[in-house]
Amino acid sequence: MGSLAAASASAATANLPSVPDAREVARQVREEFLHAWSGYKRFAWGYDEVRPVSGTPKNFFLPNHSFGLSIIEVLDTLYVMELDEELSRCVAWLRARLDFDVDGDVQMFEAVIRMVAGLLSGYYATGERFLLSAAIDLADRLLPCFTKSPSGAPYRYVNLRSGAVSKPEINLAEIGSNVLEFGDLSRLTGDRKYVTASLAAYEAVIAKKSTLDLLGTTFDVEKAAFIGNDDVAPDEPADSFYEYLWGGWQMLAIERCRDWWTTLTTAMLAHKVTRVGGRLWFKSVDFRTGLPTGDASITELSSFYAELVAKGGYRAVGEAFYDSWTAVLDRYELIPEVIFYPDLSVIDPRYWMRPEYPNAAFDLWFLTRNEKYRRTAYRYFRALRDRCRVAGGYTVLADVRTRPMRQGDYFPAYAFSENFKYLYLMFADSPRFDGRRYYLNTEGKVMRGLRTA
Ligand code: DMJ
Repeated sequence: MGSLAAASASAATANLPSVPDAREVARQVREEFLHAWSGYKRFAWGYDEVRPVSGTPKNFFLPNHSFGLSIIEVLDTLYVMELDEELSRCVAWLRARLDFDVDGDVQMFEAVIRMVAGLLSGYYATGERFLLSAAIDLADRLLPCFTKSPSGAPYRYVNLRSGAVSKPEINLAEIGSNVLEFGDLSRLTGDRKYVTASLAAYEAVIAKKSTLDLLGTTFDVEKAAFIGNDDVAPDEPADSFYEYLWGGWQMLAIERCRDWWTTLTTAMLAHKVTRVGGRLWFKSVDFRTGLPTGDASITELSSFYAELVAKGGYRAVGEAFYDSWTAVLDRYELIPEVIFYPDLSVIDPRYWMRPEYPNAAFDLWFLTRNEKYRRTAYRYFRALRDRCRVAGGYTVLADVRTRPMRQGDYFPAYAFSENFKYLYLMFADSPRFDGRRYYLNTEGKVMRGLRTA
């Protein structure tokens, strides 16, 4: 793998523009973040999300109820950018309005990675105890997904008021993306019920791994069995299952997470890596036989894996995978949702303000300090500013192939937590962030590494 990775890396670094002074880039990123944030405040304050072109609000979890999701998602971004007045305004809204006693069915995975984690990182940033109490309250309302499951793998949905669970068919990412949040809650409360639930969920699915040490993608929590044989990892919807195994070891020192990570990653690299035209990709396979399945498509969401596999000890693989995605950026300026990796043609042309490529750049920068990652991240930032900026903030794109690129009318709340934060921290040398000992959850929440007074 070494020589392939080296050749691919040199191709990807050719002809990259140099980057202005790092502090100037950080200033520009902060300014653009504030532009996006001003659109939310103007058109959707107190709602979950904004549609910045029509100037209308949108809810995320429940059609007729808002949790102020963008306000929760933005807390630690405001903190690291030293936007303290904005942060105080958000904290005041949450103190007055946040309430999880709602008669509605909520998707457990999204509630954990966005809201439990957002409240925890907000608590770390501000020291406001009510944010911790709210995270505990929400986690307690989500726990029936785990405790009512016969297998230990969670149901997808729960009614926050009644605790009634539903939807027993669930994917790997939704099963296994909670040990960081629940592990932290067990540490903070002294109650092991949270981390115990996470580990039981892992155990339930990993017990069903194939003789090749591969996993399927969708699991029936009542039958304790995979549905179908497709293993799409590291693509969605398996992606952050693996991210959290590594995190469980790195952030929480859970040895079982390290052992599971090692076993599953060794198998993934043995059976799933494929090279096409000098680029490294991951193919879908039948988890029982290792034989290829699917249509050689891959989504932008998988690009995060470049940083994960590099952090996990396979740096050449991670760097080569990053270079593969940089080739897609070269061609389209922003990365479309789904491509056909043999020739990089577009399958789904939308750019949904996805953060995974800058996420990979961010972690690879702090891991390697190779300027290549700042140069490619800066190029991504310029494309974002050129193509997604509108008068009312920033918006997703309907088609990256058209000129001008056809815009949509939506700003996903995750972009308040992810894209701008990754870009800012790569350039800012923020006094509020420790680039040597940080850990972020899959939604970009700083779970470790905030510096406070
Ligand atoms: C985010 O909500 C998280 O990064 C999650 O892990 C998957 N993808 C979205 C953004 O693409």
